[in-house]
Amino acid sequence: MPDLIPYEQRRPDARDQLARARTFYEKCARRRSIRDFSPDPIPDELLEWLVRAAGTAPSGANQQPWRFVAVTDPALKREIRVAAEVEEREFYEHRAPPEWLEALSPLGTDWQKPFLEIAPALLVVFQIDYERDGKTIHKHYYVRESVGLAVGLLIAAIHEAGLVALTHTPSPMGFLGRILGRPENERPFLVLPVGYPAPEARVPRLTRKRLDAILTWNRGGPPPEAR
Ligand code: IYR
Repeated sequence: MPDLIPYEQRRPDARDQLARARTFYEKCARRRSIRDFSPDPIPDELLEWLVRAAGTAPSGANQQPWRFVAVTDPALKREIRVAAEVEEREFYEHRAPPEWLEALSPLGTDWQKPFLEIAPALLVVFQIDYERDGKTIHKHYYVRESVGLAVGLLIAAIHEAGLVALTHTPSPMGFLGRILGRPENERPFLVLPVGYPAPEARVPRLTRKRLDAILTWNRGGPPPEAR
């Protein structure tokens, strides 16, 4: 039997609602992925609030299949950088097909990942595919979707707190579980260096798709091909 409790959320008036949605969009639109960090430290408590926000994400069967490992120790960050650069060098010099390198060229990325050492904190996100309870294995559902949603909230929280991050996916990233001593049911998902932008930080000139390229209104009636 589900244990149901009332849900209370004040309904703003319609004008207020539109203004708030627009203001939130404008805030989100200013967020950029940053690769040039200042080494300035951030308080542990701030990181904790950001991770709390991430942990409110919806998840398959509310299994909350995530683990956030916060790394601020310079020696550990260095170890992660060195291991990531081994994989990334292999990727950029051998593994990546030319079309992939072509797609990345506007970002100006390469195998070197100094931000893994310079950023004051790395939030290493793991997905938990199952939990073991003695001999029984409890499988989790929609794990990648759930963790993706949590990371979405996390980057919004980081931005709201006046910090910046990079969603970094070294590939393959099995080394993260080894370096951070995670159990076998935790699989690396993403690394988020978090901090303040370096004063000289630059970002690629990017555009975002227009609304009509991402939103389709389907107002019912016959399917388009039948019109
Ligand atoms: N993991 C590499 C390559 C890379 C891939 C994608 I898709 C990006 O959007 C950016 C980078 C790297 O981190 O450089």
